[in-house]
Amino acid sequence: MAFFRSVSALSRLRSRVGQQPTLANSVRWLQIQTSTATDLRSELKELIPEYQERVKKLRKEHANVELGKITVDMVLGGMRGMTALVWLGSAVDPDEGIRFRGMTIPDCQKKLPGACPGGEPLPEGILWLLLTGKIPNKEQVDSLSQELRSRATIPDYAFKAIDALPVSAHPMTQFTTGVMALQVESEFQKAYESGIPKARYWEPTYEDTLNLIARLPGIAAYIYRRKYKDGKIIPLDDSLDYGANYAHMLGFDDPEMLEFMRLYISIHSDHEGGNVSSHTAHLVASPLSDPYLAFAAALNGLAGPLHGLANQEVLRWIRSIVAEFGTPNISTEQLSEYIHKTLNSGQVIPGYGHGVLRKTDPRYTCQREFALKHLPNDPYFQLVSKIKEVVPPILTKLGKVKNPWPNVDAHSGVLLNYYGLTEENYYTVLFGVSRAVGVGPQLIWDRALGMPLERPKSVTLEKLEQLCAK
Ligand code: NMX
Ligand code: MLT
Repeated sequence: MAFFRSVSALSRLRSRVGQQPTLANSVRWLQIQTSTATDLRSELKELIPEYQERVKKLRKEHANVELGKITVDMVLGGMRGMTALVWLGSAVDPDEGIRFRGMTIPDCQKKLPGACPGGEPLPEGILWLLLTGKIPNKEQVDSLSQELRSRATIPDYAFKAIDALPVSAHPMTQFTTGVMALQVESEFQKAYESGIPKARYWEPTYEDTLNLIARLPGIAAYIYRRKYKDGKIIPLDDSLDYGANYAHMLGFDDPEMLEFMRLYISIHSDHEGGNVSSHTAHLVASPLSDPYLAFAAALNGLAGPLHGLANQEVLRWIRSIVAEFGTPNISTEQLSEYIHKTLNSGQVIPGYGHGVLRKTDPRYTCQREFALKHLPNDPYFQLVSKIKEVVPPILTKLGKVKNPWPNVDAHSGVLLNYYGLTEENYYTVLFGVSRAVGVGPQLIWDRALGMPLERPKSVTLEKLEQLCAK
């Protein structure tokens, strides 16, 4: 414990010192402006009045425009397809997948700064893009890296809160506990108690969000070192960017792993607003709960096996295949037999299917491209590639699965496993750190735009039956 404290003191001291785009796609990202601001906060501050005007105009002039009808199937079917939220950072097209402020993943790989020319997009650049809708340059991204490092000091009691849990606790339980402990320093809570006016709510929300994003890797790495390694903290490296620093604090310094971590965080950051974790954060923040409270709630949703925990389940399932046959080099027939065995035992095939997507997730595709470049002969990667050939026709034959194609979680595990991060129960924590980069900007905009308390209407089963009988 004394060691942790001295590391924390040291970082406190430090912080004081210091795919080819199609034509249509190209046109769309060319419309995205490059940023000219000196820093992220000033850029945001300048944009707020314009966005406020747009929202005001929509509410004043178009309040009664209908966006679709609500069916019984939607009400009983998890609200699929019901447009009910505004989310600025990204949108998911069923066939094409994610666009971050209009940019596809290949657009981001091409246009956002990397650690070196042509490198994977830096998460700091994604954060800038999601918050402002503008493309930052390398200098801006480097200064945001520096700012995040200067905000990264973690209070000792957050480590102690985690230490109060048994090491056997699931990493996501430890992670949520750590985030709740960070809430003690909420600037929003303090400002609200001091009577801050509504028009300035976004300011302490911005501070909390940047502090939260900055501190998550330190909390997350602590959990990994505590649960799986020697428990000693690896301090932040002042020369590294956000993604590389997280890998470094976990104990990984292979430059390829650092590149993968940058890509991983960037692609997992945002997936429009309706997914369980993002929607939860937005909902919980709506009664003016601060970003820490909202994000801890989001993490609890992410920890469900049909959402973020699916990445853990995928590697567990792949390992169970290898254990069954004694090797990852299995035939199509053996794989098909195992898939049927999983389905016949009433389980889902993890990493396949989606609530919105109807084609292969582009986040899967870019991870596959990364694997083809760096680890084409890895037997687990080859098994993942075979699974992608064998699973979709089997799921399609079931006749009920709306999307038989792989999602983001089908691929990440074999890459992490290859680079030595083999403990699959930790994988959802990586997803959680990344998701803050997408959810955080929306929480700031929610306050800047004066988004109200979220309170949809529910019906009783009897009322629903009555409505249907009419
Ligand atoms: N394996 C087996 N059955 C499936 C699968 C799958 N991968 N995907 C959907 N189904 C079933 C589903 O359980 C449902 O069955 P039933 O009617 O008996 O309850 C039926 O197909 C219809 O479901 P859909 O409408 O296709 O999917 P829905 O939108 O309800 O759910 C998921 C989406 C993602 C929850 C679902 O596809 C699933 O459980 N996938 C496996 C878990 C997974 O990979 N989750 C990660 C999602 C991405 N993320 O990171 O969050
Ligand atoms: C996500 O990234 O949140 C998942 O793909 C789930 C979703 O979009 O519903």
